[in-house]
Amino acid sequence: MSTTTENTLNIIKRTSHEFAIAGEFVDGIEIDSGHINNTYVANYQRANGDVRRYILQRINEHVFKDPLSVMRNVEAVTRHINWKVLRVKKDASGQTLNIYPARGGRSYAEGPNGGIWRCYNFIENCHTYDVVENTRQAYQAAKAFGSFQDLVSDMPLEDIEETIPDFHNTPKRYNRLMEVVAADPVGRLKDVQAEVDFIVAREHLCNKLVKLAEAGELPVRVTHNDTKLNNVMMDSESDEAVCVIDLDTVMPGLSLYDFGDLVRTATSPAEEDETDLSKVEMRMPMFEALAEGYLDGCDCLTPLEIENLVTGGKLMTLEVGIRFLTDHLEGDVYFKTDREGHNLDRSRTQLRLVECIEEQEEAMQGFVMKVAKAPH
Ligand code: ADP
Ligand code: GN1
Ligand code: MG
Repeated sequence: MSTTTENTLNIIKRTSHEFAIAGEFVDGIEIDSGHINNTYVANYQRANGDVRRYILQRINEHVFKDPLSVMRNVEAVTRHINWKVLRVKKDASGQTLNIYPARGGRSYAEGPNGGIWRCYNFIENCHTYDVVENTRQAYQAAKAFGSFQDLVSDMPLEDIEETIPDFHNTPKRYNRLMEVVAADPVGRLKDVQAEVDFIVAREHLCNKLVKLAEAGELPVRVTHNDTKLNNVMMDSESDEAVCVIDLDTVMPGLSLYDFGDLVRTATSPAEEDETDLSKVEMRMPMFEALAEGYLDGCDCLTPLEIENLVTGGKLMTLEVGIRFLTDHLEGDVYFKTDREGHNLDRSRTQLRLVECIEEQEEAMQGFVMKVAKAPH
């Protein structure tokens, strides 16, 4: 968490007043994890002295061109999950995301400086990890995202809007990079030829999953689409996964990109923006825990999906490497950055991880096929 200025505190206070929260505002803080939204915690004290925490978020309108359609999706998904957890899973013990209502019964409010804001319950006694420390954490995170897939598997696709078109269309991400390479708008191409060459050598891989989906062989499902490790809250004491968060990108998609984002973010011991590439690794025990966790959490995968889980990992990592490099070449207009070359550093770790996956692809595939056959 970062230090919070007087101005930020004022924004937190004024915005949180717009929502149906009991008690009086005490203080607030900004959370600096996450590359997209602005996220804050507001503390409110109730009449009995209890202090409760709430999450306030301003939706990034540069990334989400239609924030209200994001809110419609988030409302539909949180309601469906809350219903299913209680009525189908018969589990009232856990914490789920809930949206607090605002004026007019809306699920959002306009902030003092504009923008669309929403308010969630704070998931208590939990934290998120940027890097997995052990196989238990990897298993738990993957099981949570697998269960998420399972929970939304009976939502009608037509109830969910495509808020970012072609979000995980890897060939389109590739083509966009090539356009930016050709235009070189801020003159950064000269330093990244090796990265561009690495990606160009893998052009033929990019369309594998999109083609199978277009042919109707892979099912298009309601998917999370941003299943990075720090989008699942884990219990601070037991490391049990408690709640999947960051539902903005829930859209029609492929389960394989969701599993893939776990491989991308939970197999390497290095941070996403590590500058020492020798630290990047695809740790087989972590991958095994991810495959076991995801398959334990999710019963609905078809044999062809299972057969392509490893490809999902490789392509998601390549795709995010492409996106970071594109943003670097465009002058850092999409992802939040903290330093010069931040997106380039991020892209390099992703491309190095692609290499590591390629080196162990056969063993990874062998493990998935073995574990899929075992009863789980
Ligand atoms: P972004 O799209 O910017 O990644 P997230 O929704 O992932 O935004 O939120 C950023 C961070 O804020 C998360 O990684 C998590 O640490 C924290 N956070 C978000 N929602 C909650 C919540 N309901 N309870 C507790 N912490 C949360
Ligand atoms: C962003 O919002 P956050 O930080 O969880 C991005 C993902 C990328 C990820 C890379 C809406 O996720 O697609 O994979 O950064 N979210 C959006 O770390 O673009
Ligand atoms: Mg996030």
